[in-house]
Amino acid sequence: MSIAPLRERPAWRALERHYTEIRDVHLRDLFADDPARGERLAAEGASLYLDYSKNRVTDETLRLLVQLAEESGLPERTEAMFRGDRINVSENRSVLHVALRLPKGKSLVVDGRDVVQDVHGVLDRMAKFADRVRSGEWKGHTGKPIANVVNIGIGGSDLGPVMAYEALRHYSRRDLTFRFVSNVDSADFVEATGDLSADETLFVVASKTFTTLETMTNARTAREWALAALDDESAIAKHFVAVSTNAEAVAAFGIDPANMFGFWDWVGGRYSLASAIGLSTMIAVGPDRFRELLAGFHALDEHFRETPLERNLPALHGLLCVWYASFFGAETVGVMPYSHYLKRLPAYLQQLTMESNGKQVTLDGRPVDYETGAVFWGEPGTNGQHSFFQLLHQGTRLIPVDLIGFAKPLEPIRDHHDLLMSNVFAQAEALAFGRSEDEVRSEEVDEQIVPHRVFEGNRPTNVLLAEQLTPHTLGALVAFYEHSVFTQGTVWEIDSFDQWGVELGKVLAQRIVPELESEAVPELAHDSSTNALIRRYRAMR
Ligand code: G6Q
Repeated sequence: MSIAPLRERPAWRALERHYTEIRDVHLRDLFADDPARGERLAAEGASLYLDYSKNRVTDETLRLLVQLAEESGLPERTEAMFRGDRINVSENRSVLHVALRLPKGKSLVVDGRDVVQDVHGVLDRMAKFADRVRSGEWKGHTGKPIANVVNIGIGGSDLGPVMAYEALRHYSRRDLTFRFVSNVDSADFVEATGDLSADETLFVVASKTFTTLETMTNARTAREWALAALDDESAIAKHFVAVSTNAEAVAAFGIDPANMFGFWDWVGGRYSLASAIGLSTMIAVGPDRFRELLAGFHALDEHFRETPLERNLPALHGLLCVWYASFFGAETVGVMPYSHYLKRLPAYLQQLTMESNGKQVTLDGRPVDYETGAVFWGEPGTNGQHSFFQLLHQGTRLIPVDLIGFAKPLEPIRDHHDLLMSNVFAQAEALAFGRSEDEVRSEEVDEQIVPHRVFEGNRPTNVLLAEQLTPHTLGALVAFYEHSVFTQGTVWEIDSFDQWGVELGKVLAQRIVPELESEAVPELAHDSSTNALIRRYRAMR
């Protein structure tokens, strides 16, 4: 199917015209005109309920956005992804994180191999290993069971594990300690390990490439730290396992390939939580809960693949992101989970969304002439309400916000949960409907203060509700955002699966390392600012 450039697609043109008609329409009027709107503009699937009624859209907007998705080839590209086509064109790779979540017994043949069998082979090995660690059967060098698990990884090899561990902490083994080291700043390693005994500590070195500067540096430091206490090279086999696609580099580091858990080049770092990169999560919550997580991912994958776009949760969400970014010029999207367990979800979603859709050329290399991925950010509710929500309510910028809540608390105490959830509903209400001058005046406020207390409203939100934060819901929630990102990338015609922008920094830092480390004053050939900074650093340290 040949796809016209975005601005030439009929639906895009129609949306441009439609935007001028709707940009000043207020949510107050949209709700007043349609008493059923709040129930009508909602969709359900894979245990998630999405209320998207408080968006600045009419039925016509939604019809045109769906038409845009179709003209952009979303259904065909979705099938191509699920089939294993090499849709990551700039790296010539398949994009098959969805295959990580396929149940046992299904089959997906790519390049002559059934990848589902490979996936479950690794999952079974992970489960065996996780059970041995959890039961105490896996012993450290001095014969003690493992009490601490430290995941060393960065980016996609850190954010998924740490986010999922925090999210599922309720389900995790409380007698095991989990830590996550990512930063090459030695403070990260020191603070994570300062109170741990090496003879009870297992390091999971998680790196797809096993060449990443930060991870390799931290892994070597961990090795020295362990050897300083255990004083025997053979201890490494008991205290280090690897998660990687690079068996050679793992062996060269000294980790027994028997203690390596593999994955494949068709799993992008930021899409790798459901792969062996999730090993620390599996040790924390156990193999059965990890399989529930995978089932949640899969349920949403199926929903995305099979549900008509009009009722398709991630497709609708992705199209609304396009609507605000490309038409309203909204530069950011806020994601506020009203669950303290999801406190690392915004950081996780920042990578997922921004590394995927922060792109400036189309799949065939033409510069885009429209805005692409927005800045994603957020904090758990209600904390954010007491700081930056001010700008959401009364600032000059339009910032669409996702509010995520659960019907049942995991830690029911007194009325905490109703208080928490009342804020979800109140914020969405206040952002949409605001507070008019008349309403403020009716409170007999000093006339001078009136403008300060007016909320214009008309600020869009999506409310995502699920029954409870479980491994299954978490999987569905992550997959929801993954496929929303995919929907956006497809409309914008960009490669959501490469990350060349991250590579440049890696290369330049490697070039500067010897200039900082050399004894002799180095010859510097950078720009004058970089040269001066390097000289100043050498003089100051
Ligand atoms: C993710 C990115 C990036 C990557 C890290 C770690 O999509 O590619 O965040 O995950 O740079 O890479 P390694 O796993 O290879 O160490």
